[in-house]
Amino acid sequence: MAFGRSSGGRKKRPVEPVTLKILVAGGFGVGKTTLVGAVSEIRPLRTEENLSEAGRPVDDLHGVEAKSTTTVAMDFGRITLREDLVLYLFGTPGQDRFWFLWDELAQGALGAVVLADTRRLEESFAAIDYFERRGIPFTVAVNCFEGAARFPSESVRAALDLDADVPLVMCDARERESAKEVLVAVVEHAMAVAARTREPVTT
Ligand SMILES: Nc1nc2c(ncn2[C@@H]2O[C@H](COP(=O)(O)OP(=O)(O)O)[C@@H](O)[C@H]2O)c(=O)[nH]1
Ligand SMILES: [Mg+2]
Repeated sequence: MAFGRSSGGRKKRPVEPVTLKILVAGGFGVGKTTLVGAVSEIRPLRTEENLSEAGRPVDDLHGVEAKSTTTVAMDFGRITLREDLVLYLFGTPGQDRFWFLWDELAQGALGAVVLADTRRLEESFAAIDYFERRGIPFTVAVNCFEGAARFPSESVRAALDLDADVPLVMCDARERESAKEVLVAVVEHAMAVAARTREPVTT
């Protein structure tokens, strides 16, 4: 048979991994660049710029530790979760003046993580609204900065007005394993949502 599968040889071929696109969103200074840098296997491609005089009136530095750079275009990284599953991470720009990039970035994304800092939850409202409106599955990850009060998930959920099916996890964006767990949660949730929407509606 011309196109027959030759048994044996097939198994040895390296698996062609599934690649998924995941967005890393959340407001200014919540830890997006940190998270992408912590997990990425490739040197993260970043476009950081010194916070300029021009940006000063709009970049609210209140409550953000020692932040002297800002991501102008995006953070980009890659992580192999399993030999057959590779994630490409795209950090969204945190400032409102770069909103025009979001629709481009969101093209083809399986899901998103919205990072949140409990001291400045409102920084992440816009990202949550954005994904809710577009129907892009997202998971909220509270980046537990030291010095920030710890709140029970239920209060964070209520403050962010999250739908019951949106997962909320705690993380330390600087820790590779922690950041990886967040990404696993994002993929699992997005896949569960995708499976649900594929099911025929029975009445
Ligand atoms: N203590 C602490 N600092 C963090 C954590 N994540 C990020 N940072 C710091 O917070 C600042 C903002 O993080 P960054 O990743 O640049 O935020 P972005 O604007 O969302 O990309 C940086 O100075 C980071 O070093 C964290 O989990 N704990
Ligand atoms: Mg950044």
